[in-house]
Amino acid sequence: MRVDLLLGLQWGDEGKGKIVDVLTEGYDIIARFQGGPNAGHTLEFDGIKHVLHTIPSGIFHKNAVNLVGNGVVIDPVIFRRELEKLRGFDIDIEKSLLISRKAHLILPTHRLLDAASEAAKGKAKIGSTLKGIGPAYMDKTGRNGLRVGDLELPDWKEKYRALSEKHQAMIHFYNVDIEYNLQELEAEFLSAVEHLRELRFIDSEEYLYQALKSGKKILAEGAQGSLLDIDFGTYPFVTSSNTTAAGACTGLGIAPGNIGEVYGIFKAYTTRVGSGPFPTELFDEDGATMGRVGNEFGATTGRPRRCGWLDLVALKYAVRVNGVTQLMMMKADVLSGFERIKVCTAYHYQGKQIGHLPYSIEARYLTPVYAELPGWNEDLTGMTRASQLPEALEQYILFLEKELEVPIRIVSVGPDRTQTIHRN
Ligand code: 2SA
Ligand code: MG
Repeated sequence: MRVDLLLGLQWGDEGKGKIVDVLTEGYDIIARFQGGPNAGHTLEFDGIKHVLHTIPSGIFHKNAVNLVGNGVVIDPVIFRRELEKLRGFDIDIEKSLLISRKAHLILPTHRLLDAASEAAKGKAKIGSTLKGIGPAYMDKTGRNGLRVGDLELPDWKEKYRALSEKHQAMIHFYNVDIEYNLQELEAEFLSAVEHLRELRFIDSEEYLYQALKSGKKILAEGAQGSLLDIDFGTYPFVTSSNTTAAGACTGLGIAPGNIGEVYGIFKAYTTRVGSGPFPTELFDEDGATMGRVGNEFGATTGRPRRCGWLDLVALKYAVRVNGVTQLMMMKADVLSGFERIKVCTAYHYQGKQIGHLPYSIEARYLTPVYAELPGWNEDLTGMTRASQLPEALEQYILFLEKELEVPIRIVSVGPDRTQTIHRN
């Protein structure tokens, strides 16, 4: 009776989509447990790149069931577009995609509220994806939300209208200039809801319980990363859900004792999109190189991602909060060509050197302390075996394993499924 978890350990975009796609062979069910269309999970195979937002990353595997869990927030309009993009891939949606009745819906007015809230914050804005995530989770915890299961009840449109009207008053209250045509947005939403209603809604906690009982293997796919967790991230510059291991329990209805492996995934360097502190951020040529070589642009919004060296203090924190049992290092290929590789091993904070994450990691309170390791020049993108990896990279990996006290089992050397090296 085990559910394995795959979690991003940084600020998102670690490459969760690719690894879930690679791991799906070994699982019967892939389940998303939090987040929504703010996520951008990129998969590449057979020369084609796919970006998924709400749909779990196992969707391209014939025998896998993909579940959108209760902790996810669904925008029917974006969901419909995602499904349309899957046409022509010979996917039996009826068989392979299930949606929890307890998942909450993102209304068009949630998106408007997100925009209004960001506009009102001005310079202090979160840098949200403007997908309505924060307002939708606010309605969930405020006990006002509209859920997928409501769509099966006769009075859902009344509920929808009441909520939408309340939102309109709130938008007005923000007193900011945002342009929109609510009638158009609403027509699009209502039509997308009809489309959504053709999909299979289930009581997913019961489904997962029975699946576990009958020996099915389940992989829970996280979205965003640990440092964007609503409780443990760099608040308030975070997303509105628990992106850490505990989120899989509440977002799927899985008991903690049923968690098996916790796969933690991180980039060989660090990126962040949106606002908020980032101690190892680079503003020089090295940062620009990481962004260019790593093609670091938001998969949902297209925004350039901020880049910097690996922050081991933050990574250790994420490993501990999640109870990571195996690590996966992504985008090692992007670091080829750097003469020296820097790793932040501690912070200078209030006159002292510390090895843990303090309450605030804003630049004005701390400076990173770096260790330097030799770089490598070899192009890794064609490598398939651990024995082919350059010695300097192996040393980098061993250094990280020693610091993190968790083995690095996978090293990714490119975006394609095949560019994945397994280590023992
Ligand atoms: P939101 O929209 O309310 O969740 O935004 C709050 C913060 O969370 C960040 N966030 C993300 N960070 C990295 N990747 C995400 N997904 C997309 C991607 C993002 C994109 O894969 O690239 O395309 O811009 C993601 N989703 C949310 C966000 O930047 C805010 O800092
Ligand atoms: Mg992403």
